[in-house]
Amino acid sequence: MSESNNPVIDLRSDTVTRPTAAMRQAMFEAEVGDDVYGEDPTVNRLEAMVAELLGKEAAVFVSSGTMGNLVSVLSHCGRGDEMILGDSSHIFLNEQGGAAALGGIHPRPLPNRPDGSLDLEQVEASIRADNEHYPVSRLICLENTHNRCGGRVLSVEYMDAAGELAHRHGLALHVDGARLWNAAVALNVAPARLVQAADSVSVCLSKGLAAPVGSVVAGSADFIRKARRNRKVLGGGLRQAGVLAAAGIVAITEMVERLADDHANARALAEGLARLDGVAIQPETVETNLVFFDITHPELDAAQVSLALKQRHILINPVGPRRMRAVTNYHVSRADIDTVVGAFAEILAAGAQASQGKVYVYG
Ligand code: TLP
Repeated sequence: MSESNNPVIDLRSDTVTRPTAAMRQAMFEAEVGDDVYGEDPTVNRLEAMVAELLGKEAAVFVSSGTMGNLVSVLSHCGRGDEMILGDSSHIFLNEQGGAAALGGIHPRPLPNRPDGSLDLEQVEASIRADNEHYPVSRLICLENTHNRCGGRVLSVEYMDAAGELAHRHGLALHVDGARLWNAAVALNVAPARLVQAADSVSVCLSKGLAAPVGSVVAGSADFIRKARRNRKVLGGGLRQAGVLAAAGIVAITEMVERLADDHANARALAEGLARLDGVAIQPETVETNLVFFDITHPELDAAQVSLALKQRHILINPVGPRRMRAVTNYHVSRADIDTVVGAFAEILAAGAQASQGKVYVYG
């Protein structure tokens, strides 16, 4: 069940989710210790649980998805090494180029296909030969689900093929699994199976799963030892972090299956928007909780629509001049979706009237 007593319908992201009552209780009661000494029993428990869920030997708790990815790529690559990744990936677009800035890692972006995948033939062709002119190809990064590509899900077969390709060439495979839980629910497959071929995975607890803070990186015991060192140098060695990990344990035990509700709501939103003139969207491409669409109305752009929605207590961000992204989450109910579609209908209709000379105020 979603919790939707909030007067604001916030679809800006699933990062806006607030901790549940069960999380707050677990945080209150958490047993803690100094995690840099490895002595926080709640952090240790969370790490062991996530390692098991992802089928890896070990895991480390980090403060954010950005830190999870950075710690991972720093643990796979040295300075001047190259990582192959999508040109629409979060690591490439939205993490300040941290891998290059802090790790001297050379990014090799390849075009993401609309379904979030990389063309594996192109990936293979991009792996460098042994030649002193070239950086050393070390890592392939995938994102599942893929944020910018609309929350699209990469299949088990694709993930396996990418891992096989990486390993055949002596490269590692990292998965930005900020929303891996959504992918696993959408595919009805165990998360461990989905990332079986990956050498490292970063998963978020504070997106759809509604924990207040935190991500976890999983991989081999040796990899996680390096990741712990890198976490520390980035200032991410937390102390009594069990208060945070406690919420994470509730997140992974109680909040994964309900993501199916977010997916159904996202599809309902997409179908509702598809019926309106002035919006372009393909509802069949909405596989999880992210809904991207374009405002095609002749007088309104995405910023204007976002502002008009805000006046109706609905928050949806523009992500381009015409493009918007709505993210269903724990606090958004099915009834809220109907409210949102109704608001869009009104705004688009009023925009059309404005073009016929009637007054419509956005600001
Ligand atoms: N994504 C945020 C914004 O940064 C865009 C969002 O609202 O979707 N990987 C992926 C695929 C992500 O979508 C995000 C966050 C991250 C990593 C980073 O996670 P945080 O915000 O915890 O550093």
